[in-house]
Amino acid sequence: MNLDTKTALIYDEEMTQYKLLWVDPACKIEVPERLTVSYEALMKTGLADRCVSVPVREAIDEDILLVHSEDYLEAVKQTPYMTLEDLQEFTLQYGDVYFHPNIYHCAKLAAGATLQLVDSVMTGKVRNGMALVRPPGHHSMCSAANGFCVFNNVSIAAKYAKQKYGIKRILIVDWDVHHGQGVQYCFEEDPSVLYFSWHRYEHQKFWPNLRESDYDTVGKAMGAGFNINVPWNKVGLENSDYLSVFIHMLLPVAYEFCPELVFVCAGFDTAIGDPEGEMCATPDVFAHLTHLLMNLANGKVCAVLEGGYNLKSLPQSVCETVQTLLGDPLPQPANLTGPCKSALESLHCVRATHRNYWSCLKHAADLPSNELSTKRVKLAEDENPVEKNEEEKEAKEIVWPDPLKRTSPSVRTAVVVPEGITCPEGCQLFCPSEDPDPNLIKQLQESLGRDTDDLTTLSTLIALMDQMEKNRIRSGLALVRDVSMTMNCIVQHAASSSCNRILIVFLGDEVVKNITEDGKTMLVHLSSNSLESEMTKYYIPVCLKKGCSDVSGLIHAVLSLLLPLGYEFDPGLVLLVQTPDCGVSENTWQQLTGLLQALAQGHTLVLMKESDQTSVAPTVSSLLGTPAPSLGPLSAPGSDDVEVLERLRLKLQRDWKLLQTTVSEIKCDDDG
Ligand code: Q9C
Ligand code: ZN
Repeated sequence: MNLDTKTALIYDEEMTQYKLLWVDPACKIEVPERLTVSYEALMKTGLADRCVSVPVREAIDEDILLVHSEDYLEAVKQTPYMTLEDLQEFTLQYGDVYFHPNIYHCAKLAAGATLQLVDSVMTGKVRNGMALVRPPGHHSMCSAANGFCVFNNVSIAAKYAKQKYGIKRILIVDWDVHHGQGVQYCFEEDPSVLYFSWHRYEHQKFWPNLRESDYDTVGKAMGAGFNINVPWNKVGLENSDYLSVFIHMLLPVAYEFCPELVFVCAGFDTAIGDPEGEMCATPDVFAHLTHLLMNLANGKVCAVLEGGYNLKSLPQSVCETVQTLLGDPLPQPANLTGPCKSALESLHCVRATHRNYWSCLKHAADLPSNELSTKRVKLAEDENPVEKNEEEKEAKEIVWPDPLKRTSPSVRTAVVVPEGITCPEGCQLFCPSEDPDPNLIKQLQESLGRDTDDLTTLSTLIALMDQMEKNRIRSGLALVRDVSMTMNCIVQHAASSSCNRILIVFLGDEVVKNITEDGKTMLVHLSSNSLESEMTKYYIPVCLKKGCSDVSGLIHAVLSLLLPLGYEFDPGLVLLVQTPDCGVSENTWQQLTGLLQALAQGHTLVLMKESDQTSVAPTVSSLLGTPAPSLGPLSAPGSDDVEVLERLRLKLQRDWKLLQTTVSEIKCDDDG
């Protein structure tokens, strides 16, 4: 197999060879088993064997000095020779960290492993990868260890990537539940590194209790706008909360920024059961977070372990992440019912703050008028937090269902093409295994008339959908004579049978019959027709000024409307349709195709007109899992488009909670 489609896994057992040697309640959760259970889970599930195993190396002084001071490095270098007492005393000058005679060695390996990952990805040896490391890195600062971290693995790697490969734009996504203040400090004046972190904050009540972890710290000087903090002020957050912030904050900014390389500070203390995070997101959410990043930077995603202290949700979450990097179908996202009020408040504040820096957020609402309430004024409220004692915490054991197996159908992409057209490479030409059901033919004949070519194609397509529903085929592409007619027939058939919910995404100006009032079909129609008066809960006509030909407008529509609607609707099949005149650029189409595979376990069926043969190769490439090419840094979406999208979003958010971006649904008419 081609190496450039592969996933690196970097791990070395040596990094389990240090531990806490004295009593310290703050540090007792950071145990060697974190790594062993994670790696064992990857072995047991067969995921490790599917990765390219890349050896670790020791980071050298030159690497470490990219971020840390000479004095600090020299001090850490002494720790292997210290007595237990000396180590304990050395530790005391830092916060929430411990030293061990072997931790310096492990810290060099953790940083070196991250550099090996960068080299593997940047040289094209692999497409993406994950480094399983200890000690973690994102809290460590220029001259200080902190929060179990000795060297700042990801910061060192980002500087290294800039220096060695001349990378101009790096995105760091820190989904750990703690604020990676070390990363923030390292890049706060650097506009070439966009740092995004969400973190448990509780109005500064939660560790590391920093004023500068709040949403209004945006970076300094040239770096203003390139530091994004999303403070969580409540625990117990769920999948919807995380996905909302990804969709409505991180992704629009990330697409506008257009990174050449993406790092993930992949801490899994954001997962359910974690004693530090106390959040309720399930491990499968990390599959989605990972997937949503995989079409940035031509797929160059480097995930590096940070926190994660529940020895059950940690390995599950690691597996979900690695399996997604490998390209397996995504799990159906579970009960996405929209973000909670507190998470919305955070989202609202971050968007309001960053609209000064990112044109995709220009239209974001003002800060809430009671904005102060999101800050420390609220401290009074929980002045005397009831200290839960340890037994109480442990007694209330949190349980959740095991993540479902994600099985890849044996056929990735099947195609239905007219005779005489060759099957694109990597696909299977779809031939129905059984003759069509005579009742079906009769039904189709009644709705169609007699064109036998169309009849054959349609019954073939219905057989293909059936195979997708049975999970024997992942995705499909069909070239047809009449795109709209085919779509209508498919939907009619689906409505009258026991098919799953279908999400139709239609690009083009052809008028589409409104076919969707049974709740089983949702149609998002992206065109330059103004059909807004016909909008319903399930028929969403999006009128863009230049139709689908304007990249920013279309991407904005996809992120602000289509993706949240799609997630909440939770279809079993996505029907992605383009007409020849729709004007969508090849790269934008590939981004759309790539992103939509987050839904319906990757069951995407693309319909195109048979004359549209130049679109076949790029479409197939995306369906086969090749990352979409970058779109280049995006310009501001047109104000007409923004207005339309905002109006639709506000109208629809009553029915679809994932569309919300502000705390209050009350909308003033003079907005915008
Ligand atoms: N309960 C990482 O996740 N202890 N570091 C906080 C408050 C520090 C976490 C104590 C937690 C450090 C990489
Ligand atoms: Zn953490």
